[in-house]
Amino acid sequence: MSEEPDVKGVEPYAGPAGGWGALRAVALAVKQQMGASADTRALLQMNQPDGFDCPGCAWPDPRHTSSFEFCENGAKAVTWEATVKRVDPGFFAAHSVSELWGWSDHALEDAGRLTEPMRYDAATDHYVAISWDEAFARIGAGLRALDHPDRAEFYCSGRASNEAAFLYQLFARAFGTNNFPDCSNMCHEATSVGLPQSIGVGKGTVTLEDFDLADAIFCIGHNPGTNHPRMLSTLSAAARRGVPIVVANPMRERGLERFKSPQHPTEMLSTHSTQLASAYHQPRVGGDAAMLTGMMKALFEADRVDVTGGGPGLLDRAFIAAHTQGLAALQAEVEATAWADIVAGSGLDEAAIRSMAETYWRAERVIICYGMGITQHANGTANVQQLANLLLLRGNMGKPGAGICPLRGHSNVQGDRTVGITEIPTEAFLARLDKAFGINSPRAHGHAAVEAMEAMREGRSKALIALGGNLAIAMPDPDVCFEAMRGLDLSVHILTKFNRSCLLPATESIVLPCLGRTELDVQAGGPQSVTVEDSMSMVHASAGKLKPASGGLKSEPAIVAGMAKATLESGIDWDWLVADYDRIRDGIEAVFPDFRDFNERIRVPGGFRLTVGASDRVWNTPSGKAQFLPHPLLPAEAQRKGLILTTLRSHDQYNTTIYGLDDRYRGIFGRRDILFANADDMAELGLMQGDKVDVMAGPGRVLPGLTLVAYDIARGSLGAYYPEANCLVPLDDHDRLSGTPSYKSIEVTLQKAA
Ligand SMILES: Nc1nc2c(c(=O)[nH]1)N[C@H]1C(S)=C(S)[C@@H](COP(=O)(O)OP(=O)(O)OC[C@H]3O[C@@H](n4cnc5c(=O)[nH]c(N)nc54)[C@H](O)[C@@H]3O)O[C@H]1N2
Ligand SMILES: Nc1nc2c(c(=O)[nH]1)N[C@H]1C(S)=C(S)[C@@H](COP(=O)(O)OP(=O)(O)OC[C@H]3O[C@@H](n4cnc5c(=O)[nH]c(N)nc54)[C@H](O)[C@@H]3O)O[C@H]1N2
Ligand SMILES: [Mo]
Repeated sequence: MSEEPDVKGVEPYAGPAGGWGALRAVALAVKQQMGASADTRALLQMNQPDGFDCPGCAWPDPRHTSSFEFCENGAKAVTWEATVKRVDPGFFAAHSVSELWGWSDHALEDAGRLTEPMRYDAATDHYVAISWDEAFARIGAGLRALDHPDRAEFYCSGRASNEAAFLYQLFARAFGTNNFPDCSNMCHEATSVGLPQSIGVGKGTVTLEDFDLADAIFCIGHNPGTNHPRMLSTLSAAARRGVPIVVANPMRERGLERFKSPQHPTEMLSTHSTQLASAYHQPRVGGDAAMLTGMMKALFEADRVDVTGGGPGLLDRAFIAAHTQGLAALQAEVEATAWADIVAGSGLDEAAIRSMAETYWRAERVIICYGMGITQHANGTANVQQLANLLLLRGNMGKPGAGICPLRGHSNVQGDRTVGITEIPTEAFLARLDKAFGINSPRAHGHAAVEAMEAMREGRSKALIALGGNLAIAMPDPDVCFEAMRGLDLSVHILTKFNRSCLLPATESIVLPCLGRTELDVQAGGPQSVTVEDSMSMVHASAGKLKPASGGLKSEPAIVAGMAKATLESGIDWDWLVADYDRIRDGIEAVFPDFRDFNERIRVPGGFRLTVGASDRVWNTPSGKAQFLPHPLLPAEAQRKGLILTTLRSHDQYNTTIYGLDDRYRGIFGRRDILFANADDMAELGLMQGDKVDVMAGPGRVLPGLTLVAYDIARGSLGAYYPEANCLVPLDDHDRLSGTPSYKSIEVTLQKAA
């Protein structure tokens, strides 16, 4: 990269992940958001037994009872929420909606915390303050005016607690719809759809303790240094034990290569850092299906050689016989796939794939971790099921130290699904919900995120209630989403911070400010705690301690209750439920047997783990067995030509929330208008680092004026930041099985910008 021309804001980063850079970044975030006299005690209450759950990622904590575990991006999430900046009625008087539209996403959220309920006034083009009572009355009137409950969409982002989400789905179902688009639909839906068919549960099977017992770990398509920074402590402990960590990622990510732990005084004070990946493979973007097929092919070949030589073979035959179905079909499919297609489709050479397979079969206990690099493709569900196939071949499911580990996104995205945020509820669940609350839930399936946006676009849905999130920006195809949302009769956004989705006024648009995770939540029955479920199915309590950003805020459960009361005659005593969240938890327990003794068990520090059948080799599939599910390598996957763009999170962002403009580990500072490309590809196209290019993905789909940066990324692959690149993704380009948008495999061409 040294021969590449200098470009402003591009400076390759030589250090490890973590280290002093992480501490400096936190100090800066504290100063910028909380001011010089910051009360940083909040940071020390994060993930403590009597403190609050980090509003960042869903990576678990060591029993949630440990000493403070430093996490740069967790700290940024907290300072962003605990900021001293405010957007109050004066702010909205000073800035019209049209003016705010011109602000960047960073500037919009950086303006601060919402303080009062606001309503859009079309006559002046300003948001104006209204009382909570008026806000609820208007929402109730708007919902009742719809000619059918299915004309409303109830979006849920993954920050909502179990209590808020449970009450929210109860409200929507009592109202009469199963329309629950949620952020999972854009994230791990391929997991939620794929794993139940394979192993009978749509969640990961491992716990944190399994990482202490694993003897090989695979990290495929995720970037923990940025998105799950506390995972680096787990990975470095494994690396220090000599456990091979095999990475498959088109891009070199520093957080998978080297880590200097801020927890480790000796490491911090020395030049030493821990090497993480023992092998770093760079398949092309979208090359995982071919790579995984290749690993299985190599395994079957080596197994045959071993058996022919009189050995026991490399497959776990006892496990396969007792616990699985469908091996023959998988094996036939894999063996019929030619190495030439595997190599062309993956962008890896045969030797590299064979070495990955060998590390896999030499280990007795293997964990595969994966993220959006696997799920956000047209074949996301197939990818997830291929991971399960690979693990099942050697019995790496449901035994200590082995299993599958989807890295979930939002801190409670998994819990929200567990407590009923789903557009495809089971009859058993609805029957229990109806019995517990005396309602008649609708049976017809509802809309997931893409379907919801299509329904809004076509005028079939006329109201959107959003519990958190920034739907219009998170979804593909902003032009379509913006128009769809502007055409609504009613839009309601329940948020901590104002964002662009609020700048798409419907006939009636209301923004309701809520308490964040860090803040003290006092209801009629006294101070409350909520619960969340992490990526490893651990449920624990979270209690904010900070003084709320404004006296005008309500908690999410209280807001849901207020909307429900103003909308429905349901016979449910919403005020009674919200006065003491123990009562909501009793309701959750009444509907979900797995939450037995809920209130007692969350009072134990560290909480409890929900049952995950596959962790105990109980397969809740129709056959009662784990299923091998073959997926042929499609011609399009085997013969990828041209350039494929993937979309990335920077180190200074939380989804659509842009904390700042740096991406330190990738060597980008103060800008986001970057296109990462392979130097050989650039040379072939006659382009150089620093050139400005337009990225085109079909007629009318252009992301103009990105600056090219030569990066260590697989041939044929490009990377650009999310959400800026969402204009390149058509709304209907998604995995047909799960609806997950193909954010990570966009076919593009480049043209030098004028
Ligand atoms: N600080 C911070 N934490 C977060 C978030 C955040 O935005 N900021 N977001 C949260 C949420 S909602 C989620 S879902 C998770 C997301 O966490 P991740 O799953 O880590 O998500 P991404 O950053 O989108 O990208 C993942 C990685 O996939 C690689 N990749 C891209 N395409 C491919 C491919 O085709 N194959 C393979 N093998 N790899 C590929 C990229 O190079 C990148 O390293 O993080 C959560 N935690
Ligand atoms: N191109 C591309 N697009 C993607 C992705 C990608 O990798 N590439 N990733 C997808 C993924 S994995 C996801 S999960 C989605 C994210 O989609 P969303 O979950 O919809 O988006 P966020 O950016 O997480 O939401 C940010 C907003 O949440 C609000 N908020 C923060 N804390 C709270 C709280 O405690 N309560 C409430 N009520 N509101 C709060 C703030 O006001 C903030 O503006 O984006 C998806 N879009
Ligand atoms: Mo996500």
